[in-house]
Amino acid sequence: MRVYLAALVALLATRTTGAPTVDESKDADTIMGQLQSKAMEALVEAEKGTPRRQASRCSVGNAHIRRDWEKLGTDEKLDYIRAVQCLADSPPKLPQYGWANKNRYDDFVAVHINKTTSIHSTGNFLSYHRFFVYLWEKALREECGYNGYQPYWNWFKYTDDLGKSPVFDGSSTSLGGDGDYFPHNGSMGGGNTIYFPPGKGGGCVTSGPLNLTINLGPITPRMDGLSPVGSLFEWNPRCLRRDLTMAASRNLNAVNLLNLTVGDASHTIQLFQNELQGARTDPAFLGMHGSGHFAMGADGTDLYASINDPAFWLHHAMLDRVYWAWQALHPAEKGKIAGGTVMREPNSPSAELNDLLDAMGLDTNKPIEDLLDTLGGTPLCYIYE
Ligand SMILES: *[C@@H]1O[C@H](CO)[C@@H](O)[C@H](O)[C@H]1NC(C)=O
Ligand SMILES: *[C@@H]1O[C@H](CO)[C@@H](O)[C@H](O)[C@H]1NC(C)=O
Ligand SMILES: *[C@@H]1O[C@H](CO)[C@@H](O)[C@H](O)[C@H]1NC(C)=O
Ligand SMILES: *[C@@H]1O[C@H](CO)[C@@H](O)[C@H](O)[C@H]1NC(C)=O
Ligand SMILES: [Cu+2]
Repeated sequence: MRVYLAALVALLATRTTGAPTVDESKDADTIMGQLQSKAMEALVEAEKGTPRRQASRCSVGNAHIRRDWEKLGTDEKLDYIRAVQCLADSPPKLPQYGWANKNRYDDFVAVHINKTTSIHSTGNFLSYHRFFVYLWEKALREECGYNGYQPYWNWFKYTDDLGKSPVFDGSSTSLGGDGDYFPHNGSMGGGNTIYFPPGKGGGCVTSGPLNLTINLGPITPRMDGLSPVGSLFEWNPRCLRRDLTMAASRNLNAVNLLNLTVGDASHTIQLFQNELQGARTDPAFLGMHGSGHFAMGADGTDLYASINDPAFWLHHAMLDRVYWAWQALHPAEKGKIAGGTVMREPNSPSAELNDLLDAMGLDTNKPIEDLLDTLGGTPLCYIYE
């Protein structure tokens, strides 16, 4: 820990006027806040005298701002919740899945299921999910009149009691609470190498303002008592289930954050993305990506269809925030990608910057390189706060 903190101090000292201080007693949330500030300073600095930026209409000054769910006002939370329900209540638009995707939210689920083996543990994992969250945000705004931007689930708070998180507290301004109690024997992650004991839920989410019927999946659920359907696009209408799992949320900690952003795992895009995704050679490590999914539990543990849980979008926005901050702080690496094109097949053809990210009809496809700069204006123009 001390080694990382020394590295953090050194990193934070670059490009700054006053010497920034880091309190070693601070937690992951505070460290993330410091990284966030340094990322913003680096972006402002990079913008000065950059012709490309001046030509683009997007700048730090006019970029959209994605915020912590907890920091949204009540009206802003309710507006987001209303727009999510609106997508779930709107007719689907993608005809190719017409037998199972019953609403507009399902269109996103179906696309994620279709693309699963080419967007996870691949060189486009970060860019594809960034694209996907952007398309979701765009649909909320353009199709359901949402006025804000995609909020994120700040993992580093409430890790010891997710039920108190404003995302999961079951109140009228949450995305629903824990699932109802469902007796089961826990969940297995990391290719059956990590055991998570059962939490207090596992059943249907019955609290909170959303009333969702989910239609696709589960395909690869990792919770005991949750059975997969027989085929990828089977119609399986049911409730959304959760099992808030603190044994997973506690992995979202300062040691891992420091490793990712200033430690050994921060030096190259390959190390960073593998550490973030839990794609080390040792399967018994979930990374922040997998840990967030197992923290939601139940439907959230399903690699293919976890997107059914509306917390998926806030989880992936937070992942994108860590990626965004890392990019700003590692300018030599921020435009690079690394990895293959087929899930868990590192010897598959390498991902290339001009590979198209396939929106499958949700929008026009975009090359990976267009998604690497959140201020590039092609199409992205946002920062995190
Ligand atoms: C994804 O959709 C395409 C086009 O509809 C289809 O050809 C392909 O088989 C689907 N992939 C999977 C894994 O279902
Ligand atoms: C949980 O484990 C116990 C003991 O191994 C077993 O008796 C029980 O059937 C299991 N329950 C489920 C739902 O698998
Ligand atoms: C929830 O949705 C179902 C199916 O769409 C509907 O029948 C039910 O009335 C809704 N419940 C509430 C409380 O809105
Ligand atoms: C930091 O990341 C590297 C690269 O993935 C890994 O080998 C190492 O075990 C990590 N260190 C800690 C303390 O997690
Ligand atoms: Cu995914």
